[in-house]
Amino acid sequence: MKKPGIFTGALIGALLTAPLIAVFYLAWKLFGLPFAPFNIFDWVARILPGPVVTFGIDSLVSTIRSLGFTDTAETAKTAEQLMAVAIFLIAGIVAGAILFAVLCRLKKSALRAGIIFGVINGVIVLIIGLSLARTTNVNPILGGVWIIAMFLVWGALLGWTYNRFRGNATNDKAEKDSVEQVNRRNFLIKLGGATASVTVIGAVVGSLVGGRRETSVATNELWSASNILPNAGADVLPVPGTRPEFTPLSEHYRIDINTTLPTINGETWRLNIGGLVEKPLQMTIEQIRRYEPLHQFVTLECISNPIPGDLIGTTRWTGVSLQKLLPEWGLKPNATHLKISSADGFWETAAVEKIMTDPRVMLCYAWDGVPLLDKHGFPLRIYIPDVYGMNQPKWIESIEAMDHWEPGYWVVRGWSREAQIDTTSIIDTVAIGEKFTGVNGQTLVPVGGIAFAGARGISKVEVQVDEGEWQAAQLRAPISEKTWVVWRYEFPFQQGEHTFTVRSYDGSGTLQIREQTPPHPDGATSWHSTKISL
Ligand SMILES: Nc1nc2c(c(=O)[nH]1)N[C@H]1C(S)=C(S)[C@@H](COP(=O)(O)O)O[C@H]1N2
Ligand SMILES: [Mo]
Repeated sequence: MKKPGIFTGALIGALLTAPLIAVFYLAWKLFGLPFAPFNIFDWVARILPGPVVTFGIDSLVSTIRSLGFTDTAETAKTAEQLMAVAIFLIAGIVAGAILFAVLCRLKKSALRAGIIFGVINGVIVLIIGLSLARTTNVNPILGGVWIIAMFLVWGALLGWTYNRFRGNATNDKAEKDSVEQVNRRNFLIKLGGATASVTVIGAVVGSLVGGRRETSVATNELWSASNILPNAGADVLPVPGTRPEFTPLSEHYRIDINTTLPTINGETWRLNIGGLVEKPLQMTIEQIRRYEPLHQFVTLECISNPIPGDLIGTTRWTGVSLQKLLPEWGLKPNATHLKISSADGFWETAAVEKIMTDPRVMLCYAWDGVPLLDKHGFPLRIYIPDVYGMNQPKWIESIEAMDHWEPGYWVVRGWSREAQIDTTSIIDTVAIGEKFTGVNGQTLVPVGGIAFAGARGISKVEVQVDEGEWQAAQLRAPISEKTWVVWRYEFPFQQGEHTFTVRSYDGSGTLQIREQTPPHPDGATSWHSTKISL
């Protein structure tokens, strides 16, 4: 009788790792216990060299876009989660193969060896989880015990299964072998049935109890539900098909470093202020909300946003100017920078001088009139005008005054240090269905889109059709000087295929960069073109 080898080990590894994932998932959804596959994935994403991660993100974004998904950010998150689970399963298969290969050569008890193997794996996974320096609601000791216990059971089952497979086949008579074959097959069927049941139950129940964490907001609570925008009377109207000028909260993109959100309890959360201050202090979210609020309409863009992309959105940010807070924190004279650290292990530095010269830099606690959604940084995030999102931490937990600058999470990984927003413009629609007859009897096709240059504003947008002259587009008065500008251009209709190209100038009159560059490291540039048959 042959001893079970690496192929059997791989098969059993798969059969036992699937329910392990399902039970982890269920306990994560029910009690917020650690979900090992996501921890491992996030850890891998953090230790990989910057260029590899960048390549991964770029490929993911372009794949998603080429497949035609409409919500890049959401789809990317789901893809990451699926990859995390797949990687964990593959690791489990490899682990099963390794264990069985070792057990073949070992005279010791397979059960005991399996338990030891499981615990070793559990400890590794535990350390990986702790190294992410994330804040969780669950007691870390409980989380640790849970991980070790789960892997112990998994290892024990691997060892026990190995024993079952080896059976008591000590003599090698042929009939005995065939009986063993049948026994093995029966056992395998039973094992498969049991593990499949646990996997399905865990996955189904886990997904049903979902939504516990995600705050959902009634639409009528939103500021935008009962207020008009400051530019409501603007006479240039968006061309139908242009993206919404004020992004519905439910459609705002979301980008962050982890497969899952940090869990923050607003009641126990504190903003910890330390470092080069006279005396470290803590603030509650209530204390921060008591200051006179500052409302700013802001367009936020991700540096990974391709041209034309949807990793950009506009809403109304509410918070308190850091110029109000800083004097009360007792910064020492040599403090030049603030290191802002988040619950998910993210951080960035902001210059004190920038804060003291720009009252718009603020700590923000509400979007569109409601407390920040979990995914957008509850309870506190920062707003810094004119820089990409990568410079603006969500889920802020601590602010440390320092006497030097330090590279932030993405800067360490090779992204732009300044992260200044590039001037960009996008054609959202060539609205052939909206064609109309102009004053001189000409048929006109409205073309529309957005242009954005951070807080520098947009002074001019121009459209070129085929190789024609550049024509000035009409600019709609923006919601604020920090938001994108909606533009429209009325194209004198000509049948046939045409290429439309757009370019814009920022507030200082500087023309948008024509050269095509990828998002990494400074943000994507190029003039956007689209070809269409009219
Ligand atoms: N704590 C934390 N803050 C973060 C990030 C993150 O991963 N963690 N991502 C940044 C990036 S890259 C962007 S583009 C914006 C996105 O904000 P949003 O998800 O609310 O749209 O958050 C920024 N702040
Ligand atoms: Mo970003």
